Amino acid sequence: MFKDRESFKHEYVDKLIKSEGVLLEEATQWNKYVALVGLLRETVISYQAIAKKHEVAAKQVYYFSMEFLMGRLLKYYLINLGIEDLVRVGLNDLGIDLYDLLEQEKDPGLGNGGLGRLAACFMDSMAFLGINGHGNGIRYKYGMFDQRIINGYQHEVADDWLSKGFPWETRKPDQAVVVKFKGNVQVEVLEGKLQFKHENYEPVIAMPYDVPIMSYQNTATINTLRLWSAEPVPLELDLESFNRGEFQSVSRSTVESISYVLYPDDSSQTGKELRLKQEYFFVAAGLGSIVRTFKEKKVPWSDFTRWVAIHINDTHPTLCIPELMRIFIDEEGLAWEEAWKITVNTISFTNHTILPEALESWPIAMFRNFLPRIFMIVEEIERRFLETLHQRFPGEEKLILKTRIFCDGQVNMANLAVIGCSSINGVAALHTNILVQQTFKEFHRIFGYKFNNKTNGVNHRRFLLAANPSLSRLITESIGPSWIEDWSQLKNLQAFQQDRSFLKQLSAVKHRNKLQLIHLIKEKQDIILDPFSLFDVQVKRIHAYKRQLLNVLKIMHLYNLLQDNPSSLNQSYTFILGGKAAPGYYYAKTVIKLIHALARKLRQDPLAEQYLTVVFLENFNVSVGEIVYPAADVSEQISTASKEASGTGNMKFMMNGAVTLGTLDGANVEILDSVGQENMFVFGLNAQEVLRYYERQNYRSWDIYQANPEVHRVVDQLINGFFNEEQSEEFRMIYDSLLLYNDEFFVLHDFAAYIDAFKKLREAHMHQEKWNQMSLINIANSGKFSSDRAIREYGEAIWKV
Ligand code: NBY
Repeated sequence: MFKDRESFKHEYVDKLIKSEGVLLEEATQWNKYVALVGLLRETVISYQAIAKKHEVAAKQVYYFSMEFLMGRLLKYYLINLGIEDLVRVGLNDLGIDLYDLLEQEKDPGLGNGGLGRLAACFMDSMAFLGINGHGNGIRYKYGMFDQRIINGYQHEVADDWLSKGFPWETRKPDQAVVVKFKGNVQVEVLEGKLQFKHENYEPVIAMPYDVPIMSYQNTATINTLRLWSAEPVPLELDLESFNRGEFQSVSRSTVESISYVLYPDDSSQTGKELRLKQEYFFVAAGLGSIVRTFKEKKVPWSDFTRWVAIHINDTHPTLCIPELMRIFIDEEGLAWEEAWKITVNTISFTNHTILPEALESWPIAMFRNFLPRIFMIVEEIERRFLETLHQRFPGEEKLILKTRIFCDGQVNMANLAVIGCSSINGVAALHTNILVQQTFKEFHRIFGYKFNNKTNGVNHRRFLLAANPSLSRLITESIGPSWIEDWSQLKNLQAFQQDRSFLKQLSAVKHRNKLQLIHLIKEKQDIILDPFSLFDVQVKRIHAYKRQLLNVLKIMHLYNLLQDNPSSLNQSYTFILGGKAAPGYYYAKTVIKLIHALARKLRQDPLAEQYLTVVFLENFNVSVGEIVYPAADVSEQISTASKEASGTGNMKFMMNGAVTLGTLDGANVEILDSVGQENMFVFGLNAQEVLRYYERQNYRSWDIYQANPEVHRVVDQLINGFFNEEQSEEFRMIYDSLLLYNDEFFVLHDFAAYIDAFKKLREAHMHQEKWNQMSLINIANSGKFSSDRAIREYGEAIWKV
């Protein structure tokens, strides 16, 4: 790497000429950006070349995920390489502002939300901890749509992130894999063994694009994120087998559609053909390349599990199980029993949701048609599974019904995943308990030993060190820099609880970060916010169970208080909401419109304007998050208890010193454990109470509406012309969800407790010093929510690395 500023400048100008073909004076911002990325990429992959030598002797982890929400890489890699200042100053000498180049980078949005971002945090922590852990996913041509708000409504704009290219990636044509769809399977007996021959299939080339993954100052482990793109088979490549009728040609557009676009829904599965194709495509490509690498070792198949761990991020890559069986049996000639043992022991699985509408299943006919050989294997997996069940649990029909793979004409992917893996984990303690006691209760009786918890974590180097340089500096000045590499050191901040000067600085940092967010919002949305008001933030996907509606009703209630008594609020509040709604999710889109209607109503009222502001942050994504988390005073985590498996935004806010206002859901429970009652505002039904209501069906939202005049008032305001006299029916759907459809997510039930908790929070915020202490305690106890902690647990207990 560059020894000093001068050698950097020399290499940089040289790179501009050699790779972009331009002199510095002629170069566009894009040229300059690409040249800088090129230099860093070369540096990182040359470390990789050296590191590879050692890798041969280590177990490899492969993390299969349909989504990797990586965020921008340039700034982060400058920090990881320890050259941010050198490069900034060097570029400055050349008349280039590093900031302009950072702004050239698109935010690769290859994921929906928490699940995809978790995969990205895990990639970093694996590289940091020296685990040879590689990502395997899809190189979508179009990632998560860009959200535009027009007149308060969400519009979706295609995310053409590859239009100018992605300079971090390298195409690897020599490592392409052929994936086969459809066709038919001929069964023959050869030398007493069954042979399965796949014919008339439709071949697709899976083309890998590799992105090097390097974490903080660890040049000894450089991993790879391998993303697959679908391409048609060039006919001349294998004309003979085509002429023999072994495969069918498929149109270019049909093939390319496979890696065309990310499904933009984070909570319900559509059962669409294309999605099934995507799933098999990246599974078959990934496993094809893993097995090819393994074979170079020339060790027996029985050693496979010693060298390879495969992790599936939710059920989306569950086809790994039958596909690995297919490779072992059809291509490598292993017997079923041996193939099964290796497969189960190699694969582990994380569940991210208990929402029934998100559990994947495929119509049997579609599954059989697209994947005829895989279908046969899944049938055999079920046949053998049921055989052992009948022996172990004779006569237990319910147990069998709940654990079957084929049921009601569908292939149940979660059941296949549980049967075919060696470890199933939930993502927070509460979530894992619900999995064991409810969702997979029957499986827990059969495979109790497979179930375990791994509470999520987030990359504290991205969301604290890189996203919040002011706070990072303060932390390092106070406790030294070791927290960057050792999350447990953050605890030492507790010592500053009574240190007035520290607390003052902490509050100054928050103020500075608020100014940055204010700047962004001014630039993008032309709205000016008050940095002295309390910033109360809820950013996440828009979903009924996350209850953005509850937040809205709270703000409406504060407005009502103000109308009744103009001196009822003694400070000003800014409510910041943001997040995308799935394009087909009409309710969520109506909530976005409602937030805008409320924002407008407040803006138009001179009294309200002084105390209450609502802003909807357009197009929330990783890059916007990096500016929002550091600027928040309050973190809203208010999902209906039991519904949010873990949450990870809660952790990002906490490590940036926001105080949580939340329910006892997901990882909030563990945040409360860490910071204590005095440093968090908790309210509402707990998970047990929610589940009991569902079981007994004895919740009546109407009774609450009748009994509580404040609830009555805000609910009526949804439809009585309060927002818009001409269009008073606009929010009828939301009103109906609360009363006609009995408020599935207990918004009205939790309303009073929420208002009460917010009142306590308002009072606490009046005592500046006390508030700063709470903020400090949150930061000091956030270490355990680092993904380094989570990945260490995965590595030791699941992957055995
Ligand atoms: O995974 C989220 C959970 O809701 C959150 O509580 C948890 O913290 C996080 C990480 O464990 N789940 C999530 O983000 N899910 C998806 O994005 C998703 C995407 C696609 C589909 C389903 C869920 N799908 O069926 O296509």
